[in-house]
Amino acid sequence: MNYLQLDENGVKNILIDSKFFNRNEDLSIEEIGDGNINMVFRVTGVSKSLIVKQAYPYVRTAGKSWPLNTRRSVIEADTLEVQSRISPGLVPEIYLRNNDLAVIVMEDLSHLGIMRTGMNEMKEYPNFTNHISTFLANQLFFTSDIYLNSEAKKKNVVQFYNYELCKITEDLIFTDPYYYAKRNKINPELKSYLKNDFWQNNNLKLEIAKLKYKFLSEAQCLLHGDLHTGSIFADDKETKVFDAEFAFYGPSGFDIGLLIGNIFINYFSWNGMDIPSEKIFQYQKYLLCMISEIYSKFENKFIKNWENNIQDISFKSKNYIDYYFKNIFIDSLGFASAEMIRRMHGFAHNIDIDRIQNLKTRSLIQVQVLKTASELMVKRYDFENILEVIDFIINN
Ligand code: SR1
Ligand code: MG
Repeated sequence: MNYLQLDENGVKNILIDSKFFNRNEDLSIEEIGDGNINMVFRVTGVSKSLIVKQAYPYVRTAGKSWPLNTRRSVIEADTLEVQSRISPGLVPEIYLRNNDLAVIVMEDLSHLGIMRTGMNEMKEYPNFTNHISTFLANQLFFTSDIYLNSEAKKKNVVQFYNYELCKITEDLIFTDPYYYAKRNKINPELKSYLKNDFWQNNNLKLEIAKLKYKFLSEAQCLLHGDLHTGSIFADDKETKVFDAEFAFYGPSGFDIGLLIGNIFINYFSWNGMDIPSEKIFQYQKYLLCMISEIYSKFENKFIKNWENNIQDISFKSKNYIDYYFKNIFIDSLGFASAEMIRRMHGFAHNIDIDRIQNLKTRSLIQVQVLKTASELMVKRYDFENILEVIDFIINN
């Protein structure tokens, strides 16, 4: 079958041809995608609804001027298959995939909410740290050289090569924010800080270069590749991680770092909101607990995986695991900082900060995030544990 860009009718026809719905059933369809990259349709029939995701041959929010290979849909479906095998129940279920059309038909999770939206309404997620720590511990362990044999792991690296989407991350996270780049979207009130301060910070430029090189060269485990709070559906019971088109084999600290970075951004965003300070204090406290729990539960679950499954004699020593955690911790702080920075003035912001309407107030929060993240990136080697990082955040 040749690739064909689907419109609403095309989507309906595929679902009818594949017997998800009857030909004479009354179907409603809406395009609900709010991400930067793909088209997402929700199709509702008499007794069920489904999601159809298609990769168009360009970046959705930029249009045809930014072409993008549709193979990302194959990466996403392959990744979801791995994730649902190693972390059952934590990713959307795939009902049908068509690699030629770059289409995935999957379960509709609209009974859950996007976590970023919920966090901007001060929602709490009592099961989230439990779920996401399982997701991270399983992904970092079961897809890495610590668990897989050398041949299987190397085959995975080939299967999940994803250079076009990686290039987006290399540019948007590791390069553009540190220089004047055309694609950056800069709050006019932030310009002078960037020009006179942020872009002059050569220590920071050295550290981001080290992190970029890690991202380019360290194929340690299969990553989600874009694990921010907009890639997670959740409520008080369930968590589902979606949008895996950026998946590839990369540095193990990357996903944890991105996630923590996004929670920190939400934390700082409240400083610019006109809400009673006691409410803000309580929610910020909740967010910091969330980060500390994610980290400690992740480590405990990773250790359990290791105790129960380790085969390779070289990696059996406790000393090695201590060394491994130390490295992941330092890397994750670096990637968290990089994510915080790029969301302030890079191409892809997030709504947590951009909902602050007054541009001057927004710039004050952006400067606070940029200063904190720059210091965290440069000093990341000095922290012993996540509680020290949280203390540092509280004092900034
Ligand atoms: C052109 S893509 C911009 C951003 O959207 C995705 O969700 C990733 O975060 C990427 O960096
Ligand atoms: Mg996405």
